[in-house]
Amino acid sequence: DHDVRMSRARLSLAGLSVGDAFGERFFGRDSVVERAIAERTEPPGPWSWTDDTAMALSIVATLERFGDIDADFLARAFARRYELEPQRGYGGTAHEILKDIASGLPWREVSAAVFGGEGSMGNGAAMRVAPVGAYFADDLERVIAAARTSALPTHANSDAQAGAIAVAVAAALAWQMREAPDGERLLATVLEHTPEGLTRHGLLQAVELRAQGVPTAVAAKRLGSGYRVLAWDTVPFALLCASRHLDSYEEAFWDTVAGLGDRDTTCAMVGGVVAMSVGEAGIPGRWVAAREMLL
Ligand code: 8NA
Ligand code: MG
Ligand code: MG
Ligand code: MG
Repeated sequence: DHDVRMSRARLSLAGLSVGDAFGERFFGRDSVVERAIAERTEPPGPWSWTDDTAMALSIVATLERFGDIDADFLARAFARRYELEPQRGYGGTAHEILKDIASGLPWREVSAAVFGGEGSMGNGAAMRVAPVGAYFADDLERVIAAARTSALPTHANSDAQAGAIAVAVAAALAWQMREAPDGERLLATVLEHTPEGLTRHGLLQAVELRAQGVPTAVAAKRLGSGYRVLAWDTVPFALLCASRHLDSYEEAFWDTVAGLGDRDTTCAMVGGVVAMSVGEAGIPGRWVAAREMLL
């Protein structure tokens, strides 16, 4: 029922927001950051969360209110949070889209118009979606439909939507297999449910990299996620990491940050998924305490 589903969505949100705030502390690629990762030095708190968490909070509020994703309500919730705190690290185009929605323009037209009508293929729809997978975790068809709907207000591009579907399905599967996590099966099942396109192609590569045992930092380069913030490179990388560490939230993050790139977002995706297999007890209390409070 709704309360049980909401408690799963909140667990995923906790995992996502701690990941976002943790990953953000490893921004950049200078030697100080690299050494901290190599030595696994936990960054001093407080860890502030970013756009990933801001948008996930709006998703959870929408699930709470409707028991589903209502795209109109969600678009307004995104825009209102953006207006309150525009400096949370939103993507370049996200700023424009959210300002336009806040000013009353219809989200469908706004999101469809960017990038010459291609729509955003940023990872923004995927970074915030894990609680949708958690909420509908026992029904993959609903996960897929709601994940796609949750992407629409900002991401009209089909590869961005496919990224959201992949992450949401992964969160649902992580919950389904929490008694006996099986990363290989999780990744293969995600692939099966991801629509055709660049994101699916990346997931196919991730399945191969996993089978070959390629280390994470190398896999990140092969998947092209070294610098970019797009769905088709960061989602396959994050789900590869999650699939390798369904049994350990901490290992999952140390491995993910070794992959360079958009670390707040790769950790947000990993955290929203792995929280579902490790449960609340698997998220270190000191990390939750280090994360800036959710408002
Ligand atoms: P977005 O829609 O602004 O997309 C992000 C970026 O991806 C855009 O600014 C473009 O550079 C590029 N992009 C998107 N679509 C296309 C396209 N069709 N053709 C060419 N380039 C394209 O924002 P979003 O919400 O999808 O992005 C989320 C990411 O930005 C997250 O990582 C979030 O945390 C944020 N962010 C990331 C970093 C970083 O780690 N480098 C820094 C600041 C903000
Ligand atoms: Mg961010
Ligand atoms: Mg492990
Ligand atoms: Mg990011």
